[in-house]
Amino acid sequence: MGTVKGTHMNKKLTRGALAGVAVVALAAGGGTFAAWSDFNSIDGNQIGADELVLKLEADGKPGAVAPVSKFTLAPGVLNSKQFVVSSRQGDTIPKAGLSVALADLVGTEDGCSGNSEVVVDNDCATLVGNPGEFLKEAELRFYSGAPTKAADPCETAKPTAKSEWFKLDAKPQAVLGDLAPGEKMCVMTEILLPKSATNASQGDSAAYNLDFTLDQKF
Ligand SMILES: [Ca+2]
Ligand SMILES: [Ca+2]
Repeated sequence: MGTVKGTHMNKKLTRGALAGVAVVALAAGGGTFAAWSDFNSIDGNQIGADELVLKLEADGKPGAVAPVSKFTLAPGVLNSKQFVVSSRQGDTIPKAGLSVALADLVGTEDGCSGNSEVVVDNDCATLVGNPGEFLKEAELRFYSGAPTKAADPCETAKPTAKSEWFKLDAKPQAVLGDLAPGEKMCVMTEILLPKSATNASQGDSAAYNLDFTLDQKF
């Protein structure tokens, strides 16, 4: 019995070995053997980048934020303005860091405002190419509130975190915080003509842009 059984096992082993050879031949032979196959596909795929959108609104009023209209300051007088910055709602909008910078600063000398300016500003009569002294004497700082999805951030998350004071011509800029999709932030600027301002800045003015930036955070 043991011999018979052994013979059967040898036959099985032999068939197995032959079968193995056949498989190798099939693989090596490539297209000379017919074989089944099938295929399928999912067509019409589209993929693209979502958009990180920074939106600026006036404080508490729907619509575009108006620029700071020309106002005048005297030493010790401060002007403040609030607005709302938001990041668009969306499932694939990334969390982003919000920052702001004063850009494109242009100062203007309006001429000599009486003898008091002449005494301390010997080129106040030169208007062309003269940025005046306001942008050297006036200061600006930024405030930011906590990010929120509330309808009116300037009421519910008042801007209390503040940057240092910057002279207008010292590249004012600040990191304001992070905005998740759909979140808003109340931001405020304060512009001050300090009590240390001199007669050299009388009548002078400055124009500038406020550039807000949202940068994706990982
Ligand atoms: Ca001046
Ligand atoms: Ca002047």
